[in-house]
Amino acid sequence: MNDIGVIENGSILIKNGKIIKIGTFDEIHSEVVLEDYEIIDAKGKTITPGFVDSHTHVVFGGYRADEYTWRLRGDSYVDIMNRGGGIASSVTKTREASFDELVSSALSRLKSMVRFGVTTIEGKSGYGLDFETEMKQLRVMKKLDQMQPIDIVRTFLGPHAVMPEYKGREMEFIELVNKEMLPFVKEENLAEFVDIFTEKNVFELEESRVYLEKAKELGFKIKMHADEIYPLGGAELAAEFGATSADHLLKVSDKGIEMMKENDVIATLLPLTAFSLKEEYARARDMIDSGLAVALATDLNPGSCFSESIPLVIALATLYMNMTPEETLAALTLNAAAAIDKADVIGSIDEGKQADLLIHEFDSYHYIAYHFGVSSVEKVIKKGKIIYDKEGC
Ligand code: IZC
Ligand code: ZN
Repeated sequence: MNDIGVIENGSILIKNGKIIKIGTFDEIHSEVVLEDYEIIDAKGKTITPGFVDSHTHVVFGGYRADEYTWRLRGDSYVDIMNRGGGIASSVTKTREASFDELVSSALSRLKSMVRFGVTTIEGKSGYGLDFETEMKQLRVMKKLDQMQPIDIVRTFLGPHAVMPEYKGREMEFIELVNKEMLPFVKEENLAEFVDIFTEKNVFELEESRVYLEKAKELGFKIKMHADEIYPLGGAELAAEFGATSADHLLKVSDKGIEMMKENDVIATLLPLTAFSLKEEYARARDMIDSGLAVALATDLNPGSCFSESIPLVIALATLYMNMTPEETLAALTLNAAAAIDKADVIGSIDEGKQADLLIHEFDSYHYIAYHFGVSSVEKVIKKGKIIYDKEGC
């Protein structure tokens, strides 16, 4: 993760939205007729791959600003959830919201994300918890994917919370999801991944296992909310099922880290959530030093983490998780691309990959972390086209 392969005085040749050649300015310019190309001048700047936000809950109805205030006064996330607030509150508002309202509010969030240099995201359902609303959320993401430039990879998160009517009957809810929702999502190609909130008093290991077995049988790729609040062994379960990623991991065990590494599960760390919940950050250093691939994402959602701030992710990763600027960059690009199984098309500046690129102010990538809390992104290029220009806005 520290070997990021810097090219000084580099040039990138793009054709039909793809990177066709990279090298030094002299190498590229001696081989091509400049007049044949449109030039985007990045002299004195730094170019990186576009950021990939591989864990978001971008589509939701309403907000939970009241809960944030309660948490500031000392209530815990779990207390609020147990009183019927939390995810259940967003579920009610998402059920009430129309398709167009969900498209419109998520669209404004996506516009904000572009300004931070995000060119691809993963988005989850999970605020419906019934057939109709879960499918509505996935279809909203499909629509958003078609109507604006950021690519959206869809994840079905039916088992995100237990609504009061299913309290104590969690397995019955999982059986409903397995029988009625998963096969439909597969048939209609509404999601590539599945996810589950494996947590004490939400979905425990046994329920998670029954869900993941069905998902695997249907051919879904797997993500998990694992070991966020209580050390339940979610990481071990992710390893057992060959998950693409296990996310959060604030309370992961050493054995969980070891098993994830052995089974090539990516550790997606979400420092904005730890920050917002005033929890200790995930043990990024232990994970990276043991050879685990670490990705970073925002976890944008209306409850535990209402922020899409990539600059804050970078600041927390470097200052509080002791990740180097190079590791942080890898975690937000190539490793994040791998966390959504897209490392063969995005996440690095390589010949043949999609031309998703960022032009940052300053002539060294070190300034991206150094200028903390502020976005260094001046231009965002998606599939070869400029989709955001700080000067023009
Ligand atoms: O809406 O609070 N942890 N899912 C699992 C969340 C937090 C999102 C929320
Ligand atoms: Zn999440």
